Amino acid sequence: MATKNHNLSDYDINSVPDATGMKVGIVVAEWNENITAALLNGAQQTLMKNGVFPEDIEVMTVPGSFELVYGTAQMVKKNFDAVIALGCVIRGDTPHDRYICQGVTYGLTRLNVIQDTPVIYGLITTLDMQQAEERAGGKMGNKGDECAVTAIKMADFRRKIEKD
Ligand code: RBF
Repeated sequence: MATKNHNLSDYDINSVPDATGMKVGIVVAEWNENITAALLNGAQQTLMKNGVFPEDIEVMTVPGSFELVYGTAQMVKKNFDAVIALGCVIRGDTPHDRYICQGVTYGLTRLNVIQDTPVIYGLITTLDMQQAEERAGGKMGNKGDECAVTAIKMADFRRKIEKD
């Protein structure tokens, strides 16, 4: 069970459903590429560790986190069991970052309500680059790992619901 200072890479492997045959889309933002590349790598490795075949993972890039909403909205129209959106917004000198975060959070939330493919929220929102590094394979773990586990769990949730 996750707690407040939970390491993003820690999970109980026995709690993860069998992901063999699951198809997962990943949309990743190019902004802060040093961070988002690490998130992507974590997500891919953890998906594969839990049984997802490499050929069943499709990665698409978008320029910035704001474009994650459009990219994800297009990806969910394809035949994926879940779609992960990965981005990193770092606080700047103006409120710009807050508008981006709000837009992405609202947009991805809305997608989860209006259509059937689970969308996984992989947006890191930090005060500085150090905090981002800590969450992209640093001392706080890797948000990409957490998103991969969540994608598998939500795809399994969907399979169970759709079987009824
Ligand atoms: N995109 C990100 O993914 N992370 C950021 O930290 C980020 N900061 C931005 C700061 C400024 C001042 C601007 C203009 C854009 C930023 N973007 C960032 C890009 C944004 O998500 C989007 O791609 C552009 O605003 C589209 O023109």
